[in-house]
Amino acid sequence: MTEPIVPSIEALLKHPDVSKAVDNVNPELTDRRKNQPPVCDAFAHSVCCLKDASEYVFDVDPEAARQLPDIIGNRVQVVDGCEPPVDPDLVARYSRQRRIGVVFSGGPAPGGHNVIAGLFDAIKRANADSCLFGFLLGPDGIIEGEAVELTRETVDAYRNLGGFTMIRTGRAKIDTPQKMALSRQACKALGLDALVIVGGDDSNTNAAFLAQALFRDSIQVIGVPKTIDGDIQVRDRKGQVLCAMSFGFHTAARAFSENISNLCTDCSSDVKYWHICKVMGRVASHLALEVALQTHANITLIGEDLADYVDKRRIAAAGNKDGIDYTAYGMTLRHLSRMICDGIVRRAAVGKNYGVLVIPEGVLEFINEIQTFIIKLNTIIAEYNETHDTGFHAAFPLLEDKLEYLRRMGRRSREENVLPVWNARDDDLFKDIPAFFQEGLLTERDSHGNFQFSLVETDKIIMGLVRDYLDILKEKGLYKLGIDAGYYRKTMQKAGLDPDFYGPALFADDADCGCLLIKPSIISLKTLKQALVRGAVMGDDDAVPPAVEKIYWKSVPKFKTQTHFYGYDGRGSNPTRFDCNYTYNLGQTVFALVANGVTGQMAAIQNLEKNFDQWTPIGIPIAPLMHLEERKGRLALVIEKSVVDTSSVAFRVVEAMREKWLAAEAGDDNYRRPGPIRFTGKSEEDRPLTLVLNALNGFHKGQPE
Ligand code: FBP
Repeated sequence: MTEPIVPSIEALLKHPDVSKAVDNVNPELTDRRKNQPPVCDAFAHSVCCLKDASEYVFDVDPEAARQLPDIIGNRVQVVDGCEPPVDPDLVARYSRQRRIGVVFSGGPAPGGHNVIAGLFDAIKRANADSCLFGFLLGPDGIIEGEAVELTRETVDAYRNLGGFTMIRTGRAKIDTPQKMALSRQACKALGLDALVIVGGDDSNTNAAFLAQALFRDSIQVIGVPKTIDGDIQVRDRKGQVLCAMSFGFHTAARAFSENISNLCTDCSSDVKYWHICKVMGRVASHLALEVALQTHANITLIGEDLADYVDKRRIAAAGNKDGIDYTAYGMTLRHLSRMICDGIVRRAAVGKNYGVLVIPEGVLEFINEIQTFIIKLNTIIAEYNETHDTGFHAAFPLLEDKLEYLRRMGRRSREENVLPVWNARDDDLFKDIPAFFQEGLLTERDSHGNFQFSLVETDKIIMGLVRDYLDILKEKGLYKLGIDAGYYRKTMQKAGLDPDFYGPALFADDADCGCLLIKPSIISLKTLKQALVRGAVMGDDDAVPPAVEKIYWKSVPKFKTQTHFYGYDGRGSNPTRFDCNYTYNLGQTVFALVANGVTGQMAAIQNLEKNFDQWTPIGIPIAPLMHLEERKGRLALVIEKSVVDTSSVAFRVVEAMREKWLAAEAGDDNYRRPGPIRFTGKSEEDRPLTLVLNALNGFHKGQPE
């Protein structure tokens, strides 16, 4: 027999099937690049104008009016297509040659490239000689004047693709007079007419300050609402929705949901793990809420809901003594762990020793005791940085050094009898926290002074307490795995034992869940024997029958977990069709705002929850959205983050479905399978379920139902 000829690797790599297999370009990429998103009606016209929508009003913070005088008077503006014949002066103004700069700021969010694509297409359509420049690596690119011209070839390569890879991003903040001066210089050196900042609440705050600083230079600044966290949502004073959701939210939520739903399928197949899924959302729990709606995971924590918690038992107990228990308001970590245990124990009782728990990344922000530490430590770190040449983290690199500094503050408060930010009681409470969490609470703040929740092992903290409490419940005989009645009978009969004879000695008789629950008093082989003797089914000197022992061991739950973090993966996902269309139209909106000469506005699309033909491009004034908030230990003017409204329809639906999705009863779980993000075909989910539900305004709590 002749030996087969083994082709050389060089020859293999030239083979068309191998070249195709290792090519970076695959059919999904080609389809995405080719896709042309539809445009809102207004953009079907070659010229767009703006109409003031005076029905939208805001409560203006006097500090915002003081610091942003030239843009505080801005109104909400609706972008409208101009019907022909269009005034030639307007056409000339609209389509004059322009130079526009764009920057990504903060964490990536799917759809960012389409903001650029929409803007690029609108710019070139109005005037082929206009140019778009991309500042590199986030706001640092502006400060350092690092920009490239974005050509059609570059833009085409990224259409409908995820990430911010075209020009990358960064978290720098233009927050000092020097950085502001350098940015101004860079914009002027490039001869920019306008600067577009694609970012979250902090970056849009930055956009407002830049708009003010560049006002006299006639350089317009426009913001774009980006963040997977979904916490840029804008309503006016009357609650009218202007921006229902930032872009990137839908894609990230769908990507997380696909994975979490797969875990639901897996854990209900091998029935041995609880999957602990931390999902991003630095503060707000919007992503967790959407994941709950998409997957019907067994337990989903919503931070905002925990903050609203009131312990009625404590209130009543204090009331009986004519007192008020202030600690009854807000959830404690310990209480939270009890709540989770309750779900785990109830599922175990019906034989379900598995499940999926979703924890929002920012949940600790809503736990009173932790929030107090975060605020105090923010202040301490900021004060230290302001008064010392070396920053707090450089001066105290080790946890022990940091703790010693805090202890010194605590001692000083005791000795000098003063009340500084950190007192002896804080020190005592802080000692009770596990070291890894102490370290987490003391991590470096990001450039905006935000506590970096993604660096803290929130899940580990919560699950540590859950494990401890489950051990206590096990010891008390209250955490047991329910035994299927059929299985019990079969096992006993196979061993020649009468199930009905042993049953009353073994099982609690109040279990009404279709499962048999071993009596709470049976927590070991010794107590098992005692129960059987007490029940007169065997004598003191007899050995426990192996079949009964088997049943006992079956009833002892092992609490095994797998932890997962969903964040960066969803952030880097290719956008859903919803996000592709949304962002492309945001890009078009940006141009319409620029071409109409406005500054200090945020581009937005109204009616996102409705069909595409009702989407309305608008400009939202940024300055009136700003208010004073604690940042880096002092009050600063920022855009308020929008957190989950516990009276919203979406939250109330999830709240009402909690018991069903926990599925602590016989029968199947109630998981939902959203499937992967699909770009082609008809099955792609239209829009976030949160938006669809929250659009049912007439059913809003407090309003007539
Ligand atoms: P943005 O607000 O900048 O969009 O970022 C949000 C986020 O994705 C959070 O969900 C997460 O806590 C944080 O970024 C992580 O930040 P980093 O990329 O710096 O680790």
